[in-house]
Amino acid sequence: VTRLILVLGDQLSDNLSALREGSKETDVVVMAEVQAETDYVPHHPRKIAFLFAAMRKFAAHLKDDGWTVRYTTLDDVENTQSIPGELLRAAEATGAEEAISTEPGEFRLIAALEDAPIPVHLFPDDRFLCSHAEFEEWAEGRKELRMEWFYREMRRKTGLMMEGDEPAGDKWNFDHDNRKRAPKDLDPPGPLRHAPDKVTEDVIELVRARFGNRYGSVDDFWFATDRAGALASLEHFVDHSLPTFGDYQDAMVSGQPFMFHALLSPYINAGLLGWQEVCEAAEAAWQAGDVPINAAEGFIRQIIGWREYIRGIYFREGPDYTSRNALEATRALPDFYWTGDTDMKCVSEAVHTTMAEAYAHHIQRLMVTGNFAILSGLDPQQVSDWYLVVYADAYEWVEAPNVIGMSQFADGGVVASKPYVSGGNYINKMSDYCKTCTYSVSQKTGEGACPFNLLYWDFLNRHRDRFENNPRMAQMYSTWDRMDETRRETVLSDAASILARLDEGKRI
Ligand code: FAD
Ligand code: DLZ
Ligand code: SF4
Repeated sequence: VTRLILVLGDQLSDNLSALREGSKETDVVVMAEVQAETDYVPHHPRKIAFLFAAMRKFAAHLKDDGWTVRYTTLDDVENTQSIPGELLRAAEATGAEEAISTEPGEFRLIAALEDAPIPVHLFPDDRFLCSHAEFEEWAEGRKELRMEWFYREMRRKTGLMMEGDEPAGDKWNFDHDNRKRAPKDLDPPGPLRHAPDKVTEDVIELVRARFGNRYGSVDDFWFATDRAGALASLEHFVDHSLPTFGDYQDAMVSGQPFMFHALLSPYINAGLLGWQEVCEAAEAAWQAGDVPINAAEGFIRQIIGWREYIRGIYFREGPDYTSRNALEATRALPDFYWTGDTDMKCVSEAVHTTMAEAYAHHIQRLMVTGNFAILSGLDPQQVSDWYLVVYADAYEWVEAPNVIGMSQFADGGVVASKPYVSGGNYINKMSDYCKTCTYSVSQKTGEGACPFNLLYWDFLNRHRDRFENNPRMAQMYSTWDRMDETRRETVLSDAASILARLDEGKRI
């Protein structure tokens, strides 16, 4: 009997559990471009173009491989524009009475498949290193779920950069050697750019016509959209950027959106690359002496440490995770998150890069747009939706713990042991932005003072009850307490003026 095999837009992998369970002889693969997915948040057009082009090419690849594939394009007049609707239509056309799929990366879609008009059996998504059960086992009984301890388990489990039971170089973590400030004459190679072929051009045209008025640009599209392209991008990264990856991991430079970052997350998250091959490529380059240990270890930690840990948190914490708001932040997301129209050079740079590329690197996400959001008390749901919209690598399983947890502390400290907040000094230390900013980073109060400086103290003062006993924050509270009272009052009233300007929609 015919069964349907649903393959979602971020499940473009040959080793997908649902494909392994299916039969080329009897089953029909269903793939569909649908408005329900493009519109549940108004995704960046570049992200949609990437996914649709990659979906079309993966469907063609499955056909070549002997599968029967039913593919619905967005502009098909018969398209019901939802995943369950397309399953029903496929069932009616083929006589199938049930479907199988690999577990989606979002509770919303898991629930939709549970309620679908035909029964859908879900298989675990074993393209990850750590299963839900294994993460539960690790987390069970621990007071704090710190990534570093999880990461060590994953190193032991994979044997990556291990010498017997010991980590290579006798240290688990070489971050001490990372995070230098970028020198002036730095010339990062940037990601491998792929010229769009006919399939991608057609998709870009469709996306322009349908989503051209949305936030974000699809111009100069250069993403890889198939496995061969993604593999070439991996090789390019390992050869050209990985050797310097660790050194400048936190550095930010005007006009250099990519630095030495991998630009691989859209490919890994959509299934075009697997965690294992990516890590093995980094390990091999280190073994060959082409890449220093701090770079290889740092990169592997992001993949088998952070990425797996973040996914574990999403599925462990459950569907209510995205609505948490431990700091009771309620301010509306300012318009400049959508326009980049602000005098804060750091924010404007991050937002403009994001509009153009559907990308910003980790420190821009965490210490610029994320930092501003938590300092000024923006509603974490609105912040989280923004991140889900704007990045080509964003799916809820990975976006939500990074935003709600790591960046906004809205989960009350499940992911982060203290909030990631800083004044302008940190941004100045890691970037060249402040040099050309309208605001002055060295000015702590008064007209022209860097908003991060003011909002930082306001944040600490506002949340004193929660954070003053946190040993990692004690020093900041004692610095605040040592300031003379008039100065403290000026800081708080200047911060209040900035927040009032935000609320009135005035330019800051
Ligand atoms: P690199 O800096 O070169 O890192 C290498 C790889 O490590 C990435 O490709 C990614 O697969 C993985 N990685 C690194 N850090 C993380 C992390 N914290 N969580 C998961 N994977 C990680 N990453 C996403 O994939 N999707 C998101 O929606 C997303 N939202 C984020 C929101 C905020 C507020 C923050 C602070 C981080 C977010 N991240 C997200 C994590 C990280 O910023 C991106 O994975 C990274 O910037 C992707 O670019 P890259 O490939 O150049 O990464
Ligand atoms: C993100 C996305 C978009 C924009 N469009 C589609 C689509 O048309 N069809 C599809 O199958 N998947 C799409 N996706 C990916 C899904 O939203 C993703 O599978 C879920 O968010 C779970 O991670
Ligand atoms: Fe950002 Fe402040 Fe530096 Fe301006 S001065 S770039 S607002 S940190």
